Amino acid sequence: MKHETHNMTKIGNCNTTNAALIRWVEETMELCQPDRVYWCDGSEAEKEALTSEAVAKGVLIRLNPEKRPGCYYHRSNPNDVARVEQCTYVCTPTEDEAGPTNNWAPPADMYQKLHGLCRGAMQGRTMYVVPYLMGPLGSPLTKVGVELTDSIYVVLSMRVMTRMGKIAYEQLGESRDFNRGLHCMLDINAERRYIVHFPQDNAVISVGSNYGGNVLLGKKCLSLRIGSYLGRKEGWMAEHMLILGVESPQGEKTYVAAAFPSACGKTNFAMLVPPAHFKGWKVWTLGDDIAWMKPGPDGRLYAINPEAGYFGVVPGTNSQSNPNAVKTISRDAIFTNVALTSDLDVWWEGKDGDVPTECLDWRGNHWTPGCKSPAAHPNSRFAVPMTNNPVLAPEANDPNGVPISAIIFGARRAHTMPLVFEAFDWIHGVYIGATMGSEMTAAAVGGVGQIRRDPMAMLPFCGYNMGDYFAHWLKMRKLLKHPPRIFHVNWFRKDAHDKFMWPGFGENMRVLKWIVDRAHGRADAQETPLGWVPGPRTFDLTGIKNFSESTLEKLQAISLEEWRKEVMSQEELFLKLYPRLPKELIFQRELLISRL
Ligand code: OXD
Ligand code: MN
Repeated sequence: MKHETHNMTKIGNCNTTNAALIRWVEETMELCQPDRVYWCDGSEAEKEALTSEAVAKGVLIRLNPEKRPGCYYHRSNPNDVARVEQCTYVCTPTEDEAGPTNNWAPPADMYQKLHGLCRGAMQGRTMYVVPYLMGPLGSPLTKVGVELTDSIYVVLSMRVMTRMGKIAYEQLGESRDFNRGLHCMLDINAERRYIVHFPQDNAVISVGSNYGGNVLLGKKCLSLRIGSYLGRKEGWMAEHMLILGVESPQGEKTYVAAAFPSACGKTNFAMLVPPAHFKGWKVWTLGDDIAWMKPGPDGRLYAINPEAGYFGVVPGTNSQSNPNAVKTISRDAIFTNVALTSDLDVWWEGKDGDVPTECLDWRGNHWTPGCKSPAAHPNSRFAVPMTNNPVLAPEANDPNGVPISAIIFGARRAHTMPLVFEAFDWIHGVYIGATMGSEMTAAAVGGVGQIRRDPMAMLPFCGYNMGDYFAHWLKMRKLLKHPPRIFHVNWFRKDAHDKFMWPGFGENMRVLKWIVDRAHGRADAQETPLGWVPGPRTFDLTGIKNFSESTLEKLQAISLEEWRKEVMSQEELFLKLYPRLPKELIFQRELLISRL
């Protein structure tokens, strides 16, 4: 169906008869006044045409087709390279619903302000209508979103990160129930940058940015902030978690979900290659960033990955840290803010092979190895379809999802936190997740290296009051007959010489194996004040290089002095959330203090 109103030129077919959608698109056209509207269908032909247009406009550079087939390069505005938490709002009807960890403004005032900024903002531009699914077609957990954007980079990235195009109309039908996301780049001015959520309206408005985490509205905005709000209302969970499947040599598959803060290795863990000693073991990726989880009819917790692609941090990716990611991004990837070499390939700090003698850095400036600043921005990213992943789990498209046997919380901590321990039970596990602290990374603007409380790695992503979020976690236990066991890991503990003690990456399989065995009730453990830890010789170290039992002891050591400080420093979060903090968590903290 061709759709024409208000003398504006439209191209592409709108492919939908959904009246609510058509009306909303028309209203937004009236507000933003684009010269043209383009309805995306998600086809290959469309991808070719839009990619050529993006190249012609200089938004993308085509990379060397011999070295990086199907890959493109993008540079963002240097003022726009990461998520901006200070510009991110959750505008629920009352401030209390958003809670003290979110920025809030009255929804009516915020709509007025944003509509003011968007008025006429697409003059001279095309407005793209991007329908998409978060989740596999036909899953009861899947949600439909539509993003209206004036960024061709966003359209091409959404095509990678979601199931985009006509397929979304199949799930939507004539329903009015879809996420309305509006994205206007404006002039990419940090002064006019707002990422605003209206969970009660299932709506998001993002202006003034073109950085993925702020503008690929299916990801952090719908899948986490709005998703967590809907999950609480509808009895499911939206979590900042990777999902993986561990397959034993006998073919037993165990599914694990793990929450680590941004840029703390979720993608690497999700694609882990077991060391040679683990002959016959295999790790499969379901997802690398987001899990939507719901109790199944058998009383287990079932998870889907709502995304269809990976938006991963590039620096440090190499054949030792993540050989599967190296293969995954060898084709069909959009690279943002890495360095560009003279033969039109990409380079980043920590890449395999030689450092180029010169290249263009992420800003487009001439760079040589003597330069002080890195060639690739520390938060440079790839966007790549999950189907490129050689260890993509076939279950990634299963509408029923996979049953989760273990949940892992992980943090980046130079001190205090042992390599691994297991919660005594679900409530204790919720307390461990709720009090997670981690060193900040380049994924968000500001404070890199500082420790902050990041409950369940959801601090920047929880779409409602964090105290209510903890209560929701506690309530979920009542809906589960067979709850997953809960663990905490820390790959980043350092010794007195400031060196990481644990080799990490593939060797994390050793920790994962213990977790899997515990989940099946077959591995030995010892009780400590923090929880269960691997019993003597339970932890399999065969074949590990340059690592001794005594280092393992140091990694697992519990320093009473450090833990007293740790428990004291939890006070700040607890006081902040106190009015809505479940009393169970206060009790858990008291229990820990008495055990210590
Ligand atoms: C991400 C993030 O991009 O957490 O996944 O910032
Ligand atoms: Mn993330």
